[in-house]
Amino acid sequence: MTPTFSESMEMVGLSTNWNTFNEQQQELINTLVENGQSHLFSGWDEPGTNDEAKKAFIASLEKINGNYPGGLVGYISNARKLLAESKAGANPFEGLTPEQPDKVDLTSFSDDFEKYEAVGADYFDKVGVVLVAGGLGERLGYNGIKVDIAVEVLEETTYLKHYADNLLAMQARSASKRPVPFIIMVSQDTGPKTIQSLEANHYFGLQKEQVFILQQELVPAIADNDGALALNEKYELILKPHGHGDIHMLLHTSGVAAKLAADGIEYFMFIQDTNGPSFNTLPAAIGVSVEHGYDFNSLAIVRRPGEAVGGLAKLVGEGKEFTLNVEYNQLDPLLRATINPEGDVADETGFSPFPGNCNTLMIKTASYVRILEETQGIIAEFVNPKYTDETKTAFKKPTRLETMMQDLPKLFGESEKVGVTIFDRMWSFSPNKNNVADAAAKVASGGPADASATAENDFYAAGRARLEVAGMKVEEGEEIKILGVPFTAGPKVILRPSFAMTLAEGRSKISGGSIAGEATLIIDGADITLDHVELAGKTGLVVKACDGAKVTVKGTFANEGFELVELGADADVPEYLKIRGYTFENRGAQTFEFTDPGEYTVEA
Ligand code: UGB
Repeated sequence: MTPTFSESMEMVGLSTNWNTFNEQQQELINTLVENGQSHLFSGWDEPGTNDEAKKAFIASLEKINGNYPGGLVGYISNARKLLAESKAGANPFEGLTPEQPDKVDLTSFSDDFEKYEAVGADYFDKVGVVLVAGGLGERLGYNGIKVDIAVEVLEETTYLKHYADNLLAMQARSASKRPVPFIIMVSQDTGPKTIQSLEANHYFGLQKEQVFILQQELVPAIADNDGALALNEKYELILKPHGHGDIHMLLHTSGVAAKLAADGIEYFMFIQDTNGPSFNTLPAAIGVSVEHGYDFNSLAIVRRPGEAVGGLAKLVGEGKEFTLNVEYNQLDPLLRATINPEGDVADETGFSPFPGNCNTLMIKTASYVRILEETQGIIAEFVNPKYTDETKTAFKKPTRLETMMQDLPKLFGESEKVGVTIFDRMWSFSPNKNNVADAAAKVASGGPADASATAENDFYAAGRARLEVAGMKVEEGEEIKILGVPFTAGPKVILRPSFAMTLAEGRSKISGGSIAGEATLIIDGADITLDHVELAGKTGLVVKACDGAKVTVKGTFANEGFELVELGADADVPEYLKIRGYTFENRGAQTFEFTDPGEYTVEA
């Protein structure tokens, strides 16, 4: 192939290297030059100098070209269009006024809540779980992958194990016993460690074949409004993350979404890396989606004004309406421009009138696969350049196109139904995102900490809630502050998903009993029943039973249990402890473990 670019001074070097490229590479270079990217090849060295760097550079262009639907030319053309809109100051919500979305309130454990759970429980083998885990824990001050962090430190269960336990519990409860597909999106940053963690732990009991790892790739940064790709230095592009919306593109290009839909998966539940409570909501959320015919069900909480979670709103205007997440940085300007000159403030309830996005999404696969085919999975890209001045002609630093997974409804038509299901915060949304110092500052200014300690606290609180619904008397412990972050002393309750996935299941296995404010109860096993169990003082009780072991636990237990030990800010401890500032020490908690099938009774 002959070069189609003119032989200017800057391009002489490229010309002299021309025959070192194969035909596809030559075609790609020609196309890029035709699309305004000649600067990428300007001033190249003669063959023999920096050949490895040139090879790596061309390889990186080829890789991105292959990964992005529409290739690099598509990316550049999308960038130009979005940058032109951004320069023109186009308001993405022009002509639209926010109203309340179609919502189902499940903030209390009502009869409706249990009705939805019962419907959802019949769908356990028709759901695939999609975990987006390509992000790094920079805000958290954790250097490993976030899914390797312990959600609780009594038994040090990692997020990944906790999610796998839930999948195993779902499949154990389904009639078909079909493995629940687990799709994990990783990035170059998180991929190798995620796979290492899965392999080192034998996939946490899952079958390797039910786990689908999809790797998102970085996209090139853009230097100007003409979509010029930015160079770090000669022969090296600047690459940046494209956002969690990549999951849609990958589910499409990998064929995984279409395959699983064809295999009978009716819903995908999308979850984020460190939101432990996601599975508390799963049965009821499926029930709501089924009963209300939602193609897209956004799980939500009551939102605090200014909080860094998007607001869910129905945007109405000019004969159209969409229910969408308005991201936290866009909500205040939208509200000011439409319904409230004060912006993102509380209403008479003391909260934002718009439900807060947990970014846990229940999406119906039939409509999803159709939309992926129509769009190639490129979901509502956006660009957010920081300009040097109001002429908007130059950027402070290179920008890039991004996507967010919650933006899928931007592509919906009139026939797709979008709804919102609101849950209690503790039950549904307790992300582990902030380091202790930032978390303490957020708490001091009246916001949620969203830190390791609060995530663990809510993990136990959900266990307490299940006990209470089942009729056990739960005395709530005192709230203390550890390095400025609130933590309730107890009782620390872990009811593993193997024991109960729904409130009704918990109720069927627990009769009466009581648990004191500093006690601990950990139950793991499908066939364990609690018969008037009394845990006083600091007592700790751990009961674990394998499949086929039927265990009845009864009576009053008394021991010194687990003690919370504060570590201080400067303790020389592993990062997963440093980001919470405490640990637990066993002072005599009793553990009963049954590893053989049979009938057993545990009594004090
Ligand atoms: N993630 C990826 O997998 N790939 C990426 O390129 C980027 C992220 P953040 P963010 O829960 O509080 C979201 O960075 O984007 C994964 C919602 O948009 O933690 O600031 C990453 O691994 C917001 O509406 O969150 O904000 C993680 O699992 C609100 O719900 C997930 O994407 C907010 O989360 C989220 O990434 C929140």
